[in-house]
Amino acid sequence: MADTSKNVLVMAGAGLSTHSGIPDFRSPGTGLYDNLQQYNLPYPEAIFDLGFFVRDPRPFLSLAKELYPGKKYRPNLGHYLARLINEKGKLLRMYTQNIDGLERLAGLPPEKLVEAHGGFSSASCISCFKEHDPDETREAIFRGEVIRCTNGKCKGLVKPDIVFFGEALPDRFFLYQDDVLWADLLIVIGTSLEVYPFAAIADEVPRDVPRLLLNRDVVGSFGMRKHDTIVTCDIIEGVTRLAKELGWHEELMELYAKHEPCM
Ligand code: CNA
Repeated sequence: MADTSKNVLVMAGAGLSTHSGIPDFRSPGTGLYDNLQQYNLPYPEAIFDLGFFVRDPRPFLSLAKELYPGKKYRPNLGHYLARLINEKGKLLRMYTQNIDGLERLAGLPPEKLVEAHGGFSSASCISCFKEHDPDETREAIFRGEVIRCTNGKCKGLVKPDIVFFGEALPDRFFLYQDDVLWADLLIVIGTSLEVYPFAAIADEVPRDVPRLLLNRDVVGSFGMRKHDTIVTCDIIEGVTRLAKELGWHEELMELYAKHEPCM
C-alpha cells in the first residue's frame, strides 16, 4: 500500500502522543478530562473555553506551561514514521489535532503540516488578534504570568494560538479541500474522529482511496468502505507492524535512535 503510494495523507490525534507521555482527552481514567481536578474547573472542557479563559486564564496557562514543546515531552516512533514517509517523498500532508508540537520536533517540515487545532509556535491577543512574539509569550507563561496585549489600549489576553471551543480553525486547515483530491492513501492514527470539522477529512477522501486505521478502537466510518484496513492495537505496535511490512523498520529505528538517543 504505502510502498506504492505517492501522496499519503496522515491524520493524527491525541493517541499518537500518549506514548510520549501526554494523555489523550477521552480514554477513561488516564485521559486529560479525567485528570483536571488540580485546576478546579467547573467542567473539564472549560480549560479550552474562551469565556472561561477570560474569567480565569490560570488553568489554561498552567496546562500550557506543562505542554510547551521541547520542555518535557519528546516525539515517539509514530511521529518518526510520519517523518520517514516524508523523507521517502511520499507525504502529501499530515493533519494533526495535537497541539503539542511533537510533529515539528520530529522534523516534519511546516509546509507538510497542518496543525488543525493550532499550537505554540505563534501567539496572539484574543481581543484584537494582534500577533505577539511566541518566545516572549512562552517565557511569560513559564514565569507564571498572565499576558496582556500591548496594542494601544487593548489590554486583551494573549495566548498561544491554540484553538479553543468556538474559535475558527487556522486558514491552513482549509487546504484539505484540495489535499483529499490528491491523496492516494489515508493513514488515520490515534484519534477518536469525534471532533469536527477535522474528522470529516476521513470521509472526504474519495471512496476508491485506501484508508488505514491504526488505533486502539474502530472509529468514524472505518469498516464501511471496501478499501479500509483496520489495525486495532497499541499505536507503537501498529507503527512497528506497518514499518516491517514496508521493509522500513530498520530505517525507522535508526532515524528514531539518531534523534532520540536518550529514549
Ligand atoms: P481523543 O478523542 O482523546 O481520542 C484518542 C484516540 O486515540 C482514542 O480513540 C484512543 O482509543 C486512541 N488511543 C489513545 N492512546 C492510544 C494508544 N497508545 N494506542 C492506540 N490508540 C490509542 O483525541 P482526538 O485527538 O481524537 O480528539 C481531538 C482533540 C484532542 C483535539 O482537539 C486535540 O487538541 C486534543 N488533545 C491533544 C493532545 C495533544 O496535543 N497531545 C492531548 C490531548 C487532547
